[in-house]
Amino acid sequence: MKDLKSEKALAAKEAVKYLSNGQIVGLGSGSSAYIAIAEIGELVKNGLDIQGVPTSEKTRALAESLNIPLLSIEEVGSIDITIDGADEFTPDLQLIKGGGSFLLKEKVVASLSKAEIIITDSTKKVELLGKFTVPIEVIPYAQNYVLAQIGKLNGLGKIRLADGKPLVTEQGNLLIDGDFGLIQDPALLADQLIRIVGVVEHGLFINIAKKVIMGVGDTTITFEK
Ligand code: ABF
Repeated sequence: MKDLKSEKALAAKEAVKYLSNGQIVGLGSGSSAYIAIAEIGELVKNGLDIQGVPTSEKTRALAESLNIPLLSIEEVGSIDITIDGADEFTPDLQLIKGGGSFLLKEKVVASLSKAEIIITDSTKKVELLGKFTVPIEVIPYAQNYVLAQIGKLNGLGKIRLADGKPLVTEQGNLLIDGDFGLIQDPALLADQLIRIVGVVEHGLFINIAKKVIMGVGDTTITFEK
């Protein structure tokens, strides 16, 4: 049986090798990113001089507990390198993110980053995106309209629940998980989704990742452009 935690840890250890003194570092969210943040905490303890930008309140709390110096998003004009996880990736580095509900901040941080490094276990690699549903962040007022528009794109949207109630994101929005089957043209779907009024962002990360480091067994494979 695959040891996914150790695959994530191997990928995280490989990713932090790209860090160096003076960098501003985007800190992702999700179990893989949290392993990387723990590694960064160790490096900081041993003298690495970086400043982190968190992608969620959970990440902020974790980084603070590890004494990683932090900057808020308003304080940075660009980010040198971000280490984050993903729900699915293709060998040409297109991603679905947002299973953990933090896609909006993750995408803002990724967009500010010179290098977005994704770390995953070996279950996340796919030839076509779409087995994992596409998370879509919407303002609550527009939820029914957006669900209908997703239907017009031949998708099936469902409001994400947490403890039986609609999950509310850190920005006060809702998440719709959109099932579009296997996605032949993720760039086109990304474009169609962002044009729907009421959609704030979605979890298709197109041409954003610079590298995906995947742990597999007791080694890692790096995919890059
Ligand atoms: C985040 O972590 C999300 O965008 C993605 O949904 C998730 C991946 O989770 P994990 O690392 O726990 O597999 O970055």
